Amino acid sequence: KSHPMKAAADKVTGALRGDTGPAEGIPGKPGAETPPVDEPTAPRGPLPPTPDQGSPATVSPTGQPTGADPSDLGQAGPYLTTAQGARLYETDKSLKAGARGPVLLQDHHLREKITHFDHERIPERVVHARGAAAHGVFQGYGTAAQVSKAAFLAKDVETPVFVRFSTVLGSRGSSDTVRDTRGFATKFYTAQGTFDLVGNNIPVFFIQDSIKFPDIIHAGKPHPDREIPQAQSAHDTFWDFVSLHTEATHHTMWNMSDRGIPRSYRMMEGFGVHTFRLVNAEGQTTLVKFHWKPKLGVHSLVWEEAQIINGMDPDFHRRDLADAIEAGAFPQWELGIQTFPDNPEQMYEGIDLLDPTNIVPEEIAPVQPIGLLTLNANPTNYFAETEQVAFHPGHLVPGIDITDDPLLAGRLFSYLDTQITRLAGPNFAQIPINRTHAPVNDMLRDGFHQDAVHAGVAPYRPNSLDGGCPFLAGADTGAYIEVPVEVPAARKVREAPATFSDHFSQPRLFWKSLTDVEREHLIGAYTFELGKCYEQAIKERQLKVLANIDPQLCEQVATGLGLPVPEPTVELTPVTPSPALSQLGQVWPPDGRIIGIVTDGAGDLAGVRSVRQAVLDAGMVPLVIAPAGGKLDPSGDPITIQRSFATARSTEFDAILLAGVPGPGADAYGARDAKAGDEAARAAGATDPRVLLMLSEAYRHGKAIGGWAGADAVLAAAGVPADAPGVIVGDGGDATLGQITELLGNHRVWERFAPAL
Ligand code: HDE
Repeated sequence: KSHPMKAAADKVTGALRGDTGPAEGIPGKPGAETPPVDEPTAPRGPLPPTPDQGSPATVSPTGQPTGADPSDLGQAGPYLTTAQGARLYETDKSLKAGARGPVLLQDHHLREKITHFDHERIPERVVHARGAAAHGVFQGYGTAAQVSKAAFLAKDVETPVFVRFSTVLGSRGSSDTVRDTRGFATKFYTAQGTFDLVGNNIPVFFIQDSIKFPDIIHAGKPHPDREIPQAQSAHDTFWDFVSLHTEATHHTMWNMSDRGIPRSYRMMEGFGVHTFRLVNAEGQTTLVKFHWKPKLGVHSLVWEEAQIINGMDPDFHRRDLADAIEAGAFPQWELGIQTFPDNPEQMYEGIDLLDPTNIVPEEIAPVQPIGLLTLNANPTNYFAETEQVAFHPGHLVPGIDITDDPLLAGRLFSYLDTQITRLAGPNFAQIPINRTHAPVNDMLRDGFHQDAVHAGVAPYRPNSLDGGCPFLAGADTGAYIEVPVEVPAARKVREAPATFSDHFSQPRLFWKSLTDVEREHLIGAYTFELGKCYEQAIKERQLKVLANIDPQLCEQVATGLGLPVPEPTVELTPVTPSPALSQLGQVWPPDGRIIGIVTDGAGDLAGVRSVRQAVLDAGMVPLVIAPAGGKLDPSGDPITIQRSFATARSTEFDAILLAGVPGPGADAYGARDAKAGDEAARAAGATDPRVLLMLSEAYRHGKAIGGWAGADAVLAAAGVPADAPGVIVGDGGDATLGQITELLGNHRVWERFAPAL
């Protein structure tokens, strides 16, 4: 059968053999005639994948009605078989010499089953081990056309994507809501090859040169002797390193701010961190920084809440993402770029663009939207997709190139290298989730886990035996061609440029740009983390770092630690605040926010019903909370109870509505909750203590609280003043909800946090 590229290849091999005259037709040679791009790149072997790598739309990970094709399900046929396809008659009992006798070594099924199980785990990622991911689509706006020729950025082009969010320090089984940087890695399966934007939710990094990566990670990971603490920076080795290594100050400050504890993956920004170089169709270049802007706004937890969730629901972010997607509330981000002229200095307004500890304030370089990301499908299998996905900042497409940021340089080496251990060999690009959607025609062969059955005898170039050599593409046939940037004449040195040595003015800029509430949180975080260190010298050294940022910050943390306030050792140069760095001050849509509706299960069911509907109509998620599970009004118009008093905790909700919970003095318990231990409380006519805890926490964490029908008394019992900001006691569900929705636009009732500043 004639191979699609054979005709074109014949021409080339003929030319190489010299039997059709001179080789002027060889593409890739100067002056060559360029063939259409698809001809020489016809796929071979089992690549590319099935039309889309998205999960089958019919499969629901949480058991929703699927109507799935049997081939999409785990059990694809009527009979259980071995891996070799032999049907099994028994899988629960080993082969033995008699029912009470020894197990026989000849039991192949036993050995195959256990051996496979023994090898089910692969090494976790050395960093970013804990993560959650989703499939989606990216749609270009076309606004980047002037600066980049990348085809996927063109107007209305839709590109499938897979996005993995992660924490950095913790192990695979660690908790989601720890204080840490979050990874935000996106794989764009573009028609020109895969582009990976492997970013974080913090726009700067701890180090300026990749050679220091093992140092910062060894310092941040648990102590090598006891392997504690897990997934956090509140310990001596971390603070030892960052206090000695002051280029980490800016990133550390972001970690100590509310950015270190996001409310949801859906509500965080993402950043490419490094400066990249875009190139347009005319070959002109522009330096850019990439930003992801969440449609739901940038929101965070408060520290106490984050700590409670660590125990109550360690999978909080993972669950939140999967639930939202399953509910059809697809999270969205706009991709934006800040653009800078590609001048030889690679500086902008005095800011060194090659220093990854710098941001460029949005006020002086606005973020211009270039496309929309929508996550619309959960993975079908966590291991196959989320665990095996392999990102790499070197996966680039024509139109996007790198700069000489020395942090990026090491990454371009590291990501390929790490997959060889993690995914056991060099063929991980053949794992379905990692397969490009562009045709592949490489000459890579063999190796562990080779899935392709390559035909032919000549995986080398040039060749004349295997249909000829594939053409080399040119710029007009979609080749990836590195921008031929000038490399200045230089000496070989292990040095950083002088512009890399200011470690304090950008942290000062960040501090000065925050509101009082955010500063208060930041002070609290430093005080907590340093308070967890054993070594006095480390605390004192870090206070000296803070003194070089801002005297007020330093003084407050020193007071919390009970230590003297050191003097600054650098000049505290003034900075112009950047309001865009603050998370407060903007109003966001309440879409997808979670409203807990608390009821005693007997009282105002009409109220529960109507407010539940109103929450849904407002695009939010109602969760009905009652003393026990099951349904309210089971024989009439049943309402499903999603949380019982035993399973509900305030941390799951963005706002709480009291839809009829009797206060002290009334019979607070429905008959269905007649637990023996509660008799005394019932006799005293008290409100369930779990409801009171829910309310007092929600109040302390700045959440909106609404209620009617006796809510005053319950609030009073919980210590919540009925006239406090963000507490709404009305006489009807809808009006109350309207006010709550408005409050959610600001995320929290910030007035309740009374900053001491
Ligand atoms: Fe990574 N990083 N990194 N990193 N990184 C990895 O690659 C590395 C850095 C980031 O969901 C590893 O596949 C070095 C900056 C994310 O699978 C590894 C340096 C940024 C993820 C690696 C950095 C990131 C990783 C571990 C210093 C933000 C998770 C497993 C030069 C711009 C991707 C793996 C996922 C993962 C190396 C610094 C983001 C070891 C050497 C800066 C989001 O290759």
